[in-house]
Amino acid sequence: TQLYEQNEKQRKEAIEFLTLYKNETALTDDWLRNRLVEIEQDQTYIPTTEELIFGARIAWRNSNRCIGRLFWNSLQVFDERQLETEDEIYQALLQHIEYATNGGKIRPTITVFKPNCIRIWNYQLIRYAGYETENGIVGDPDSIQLTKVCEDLGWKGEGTPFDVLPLVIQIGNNKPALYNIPKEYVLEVAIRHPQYEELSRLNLKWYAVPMVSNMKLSVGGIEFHAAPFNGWYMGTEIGARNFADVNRYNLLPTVAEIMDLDTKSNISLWKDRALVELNLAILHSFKADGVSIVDHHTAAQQFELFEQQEEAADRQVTGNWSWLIPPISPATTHIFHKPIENLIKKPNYFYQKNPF
Ligand code: HEM
Ligand code: NRG
Repeated sequence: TQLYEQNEKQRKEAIEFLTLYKNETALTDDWLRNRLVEIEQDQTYIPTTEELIFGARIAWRNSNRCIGRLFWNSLQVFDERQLETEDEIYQALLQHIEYATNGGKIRPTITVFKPNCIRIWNYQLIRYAGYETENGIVGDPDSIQLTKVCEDLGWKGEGTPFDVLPLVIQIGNNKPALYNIPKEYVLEVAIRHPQYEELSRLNLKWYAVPMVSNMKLSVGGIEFHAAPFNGWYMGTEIGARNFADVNRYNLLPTVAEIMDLDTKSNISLWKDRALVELNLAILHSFKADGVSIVDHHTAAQQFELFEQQEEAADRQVTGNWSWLIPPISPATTHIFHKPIENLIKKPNYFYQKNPF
């Protein structure tokens, strides 16, 4: 129970959260009174599994940067707070990957570990390494720092542009433990284009499931520093950012060349045309392989349904406009044309200090 030790602010948050839980799950005032007596006696708040499930779902509903929130209430929650060792946590992470991947029919999932003492150093459970070499950067430039840390801890990658980083798990102040993810667990999609065969020959690929593992889940005043969650990709995350950003895989010039575009002239709109075909290739490839993905037009429509659903439930929809608009053709979505308030509610997912 020492892990849950409370100050006044946390106590207030626990009461606020249990009140929300009571109201949304049609519990009685009697129930709430009893529950509050319990946490006063314990001098601490320990969420039940049911409360934790509810909290993780509300945290998704409150994630202002997320366009995928229509499905907040179907989040699968694994309560793994009883786990103690790095090996046990590793096994639970493999189970998360397998359950969430589901052969391509991705299931939104979160696994919650003991609060306060566990950190997963990876940004996502599956992500590609990045290396600085004499001939420039190989792999994902965004991973250079973590890749170096892994190498210092004894890991060595193959040196391809798509090496999956090992899981880095730390308990307390122990030295972090490294674990490779067996290949069978890593579903990937080879990127090909329905017309431009040369694009297919670039041998690009991306992993199927984005599992964010460096954010903390805040529920009722308790902070879960290790609580990896996933949904599925919106195509633009890969096609307009991971592959297109100059400081990521920087592929627009390569794609434009394949398309025979005039890259010397801005008015040829070569970047825009390359972006569209690259994004088409992502959506086409995931669909062809039966791996869940959503295009940004459908995602925006689903977000509109979410907004309507929230209004019907008399709840204010909050959001971060600059994150919600998609990075290609933003003004074709309704989100672009509508203001939205970036009010931060709890439960929620938050950034936390990098452990390395
Ligand atoms: C951010 C889509 C599921 C929580 C985002 C972003 C997109 C997105 C496009 C912006 C990412 C970026 O620009 O880097 C989706 C889709 C989902 C989904 C299509 C499919 C089901 C989830 C789930 C959770 C979640 C299950 C949590 C339980 C968040 C959070 C952010 C975010 C916290 C902000 C991340 C950050 O600040 O870096 N989502 N999401 N999303 N999503 Fe979702
Ligand atoms: N842009 C990042 C992933 C961020 C979260 N996106 C999601 N989350 N779709 C990238 O890897 O491109 N999710 O839980 O589904």
